[in-house]
Amino acid sequence: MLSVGIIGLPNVGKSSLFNALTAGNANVSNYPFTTIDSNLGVVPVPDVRLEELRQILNPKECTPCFIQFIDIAGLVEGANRGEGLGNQFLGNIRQVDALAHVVRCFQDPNVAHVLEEVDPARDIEIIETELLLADLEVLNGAIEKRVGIWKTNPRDHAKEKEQWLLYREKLEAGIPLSSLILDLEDQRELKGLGLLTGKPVIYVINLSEEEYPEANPPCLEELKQSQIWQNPSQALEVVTISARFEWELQQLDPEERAEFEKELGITETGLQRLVKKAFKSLGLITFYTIANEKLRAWEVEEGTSAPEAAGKIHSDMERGFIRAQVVSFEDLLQHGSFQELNRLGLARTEGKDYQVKDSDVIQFAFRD
Ligand SMILES: Nc1nc2c(ncn2[C@@H]2O[C@H](COP(=O)(O)OP(=O)(O)OP(=O)(O)O)[C@@H](O)[C@H]2O)c(=O)[nH]1
Ligand SMILES: [Mg+2]
Repeated sequence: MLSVGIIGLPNVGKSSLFNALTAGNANVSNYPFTTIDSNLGVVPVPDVRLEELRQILNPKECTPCFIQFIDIAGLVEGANRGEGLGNQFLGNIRQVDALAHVVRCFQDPNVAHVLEEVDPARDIEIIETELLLADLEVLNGAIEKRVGIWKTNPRDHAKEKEQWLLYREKLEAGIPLSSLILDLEDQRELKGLGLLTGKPVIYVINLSEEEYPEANPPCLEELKQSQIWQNPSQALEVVTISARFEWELQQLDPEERAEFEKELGITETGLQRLVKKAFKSLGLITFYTIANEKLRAWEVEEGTSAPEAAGKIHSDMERGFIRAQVVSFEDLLQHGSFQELNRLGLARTEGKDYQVKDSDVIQFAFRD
């Protein structure tokens, strides 16, 4: 399951966002360090295509993808040296796939800012520095544990040593590891190390209620001109929300909410927009299966082969993979069933080298 860790300074709206995303009830208050223990929430990924398929195919069961959000304590400057509550909580998000970095842009005299004034560029820099320092500490610890084995068995560990020392050099130079161009194997190993700057970041710009919904508010324009945004190490993914407002929307009954959203011109919720960005930044696509009247969505990395995709469902299916019957989402919507597409010759038979495409609907054949 895809997991996203929510980070940011204290009192910027992390738990408000978490609640809006998960319809949760994490504590929210106008003083810093409200959150101490992490909040965990799992929500279905909103998926318009799955809903359309469900209506056409009328399956007994319909299962979407899920996404997990982890809301942690606010980080402060010096968290890596044990200031605030920060560093120990970073441990809770070492294994997440992506980070949602909440940046306060809203002005509200009733909500204190830990550094008094609202200054999004400065705040981002503080958090990113803390992540770099925390990574350096973790990596140094890992290196220390391996030095012995690197000495006694240099040939077998040459690659690891080279990579880890490269990571350290980059971190010491203030460069987040996500900016390195790595092959798939190195990417997996980096993820195993649990280094935070190696993860894609989605900047969640938390606006005042009055500014929302606005894709390009003045504070974002300003941020884009600032130093920190100038030479981005990776494509910057940004979502603008108003956490408090989204939370209030959540509280309305569905009809009232739909009407209100229409009035304001809101076509997608914060959750939908955030999930889209998370999928994009991780290179994820969705495919669908229908078997025994069970319709289900699956997320995989782009470039995943048909047997690997089958392995998401069950490892036996990867081992015993024979072929995949693939139809396009559009064809299935138009003609209504797999059988009909077979009859029309619109179902393709694909072998083990086939790379699954976004929105494919697949039936796997496999040996038990
Ligand atoms: N005006 C306004 N206030 C907001 C918005 N989002 C959050 N707040 C307020 O900001 C305060 C802090 O919100 P929280 O969600 O508790 O912030 P947090 O980042 O989780 O804080 P810690 O857990 O203490 O680190 C609360 O009073 C929220 O109501 C917003 O979009 N607009
Ligand atoms: Mg909180």
